[in-house]
Amino acid sequence: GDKEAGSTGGGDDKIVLGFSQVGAESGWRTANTESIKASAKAAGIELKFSDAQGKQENQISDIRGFITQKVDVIAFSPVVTSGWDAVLKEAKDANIPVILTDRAVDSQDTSLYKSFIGSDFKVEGEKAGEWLAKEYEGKTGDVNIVELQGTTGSAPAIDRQTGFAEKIKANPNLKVVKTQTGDFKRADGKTVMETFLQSTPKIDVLYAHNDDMGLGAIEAIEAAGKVPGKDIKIITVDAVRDGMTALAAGKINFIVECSPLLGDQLMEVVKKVNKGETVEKRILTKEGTFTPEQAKTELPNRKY
Ligand code: GYE
Repeated sequence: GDKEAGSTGGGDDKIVLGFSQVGAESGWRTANTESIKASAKAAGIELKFSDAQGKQENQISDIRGFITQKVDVIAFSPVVTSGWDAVLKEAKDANIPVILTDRAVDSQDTSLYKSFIGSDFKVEGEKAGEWLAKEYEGKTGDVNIVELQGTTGSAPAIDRQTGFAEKIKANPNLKVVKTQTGDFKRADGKTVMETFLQSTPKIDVLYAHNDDMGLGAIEAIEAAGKVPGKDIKIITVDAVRDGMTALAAGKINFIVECSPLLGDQLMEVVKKVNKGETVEKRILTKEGTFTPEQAKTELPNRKY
């Protein structure tokens, strides 16, 4: 760490980590932020945390700020995949290692970051699609699906859409009739679902890229006099407590898990890159899926 008095709160040799978070758009994000803060504390790492409020330009200026402050390591969760090359090059030129957490960048030059820790979002979309294909196996008749996408241009929105589409395409009855972003937010999930309900009289299935949008959509569905989980089957991603509660109550039918608890793994990698050790380029999170019955069993243990 920087040994100048004051900069590390006492001139000790603590590692200083600059972390640029996407924002606070969802229950997942809140749990992710808490995990990073708690793990930094437990690991004795000084965390400089900034919240970009969903804006890439804020993340870029936060990262530039970390470079100016000469932090030891920079980590961030990129809000969208593209547009990072210049700032990542600046960090590299300043000899500050960068770790991606949660979301990917599309940079061709992979030497711009040391490691990428997080989920495989395409696999998550595939799990959602597989469940739906099985649900309608051997059945005839059109199944109208509406999709609430995550933040436009973000890795999870792109990959969850692709993975899902691949797994349902063998069954031509399964049709995505509407797809629109709800920015991973509950309020947007609600308003977009309201417009879906107005424009599409027969909706059989909702696929929401996260629990929060699904929960907002449930409010819209109930307000329209329909029964979520029955009149409209609902699949979401994340498995945060509020989502699991709705799943256990039968308002959601299936949740694909995406773990926000990346803090401990991140701090391990931070320590290694700070020592100049090589680390795995891709560190995958382990995750499952939940049915309503499984949600009932899991809920009492759910920490977020
Ligand atoms: O699924 C969603 C959040 O990037 C995996 O971002 C994360 C996603 C998560 O807003 O709830």
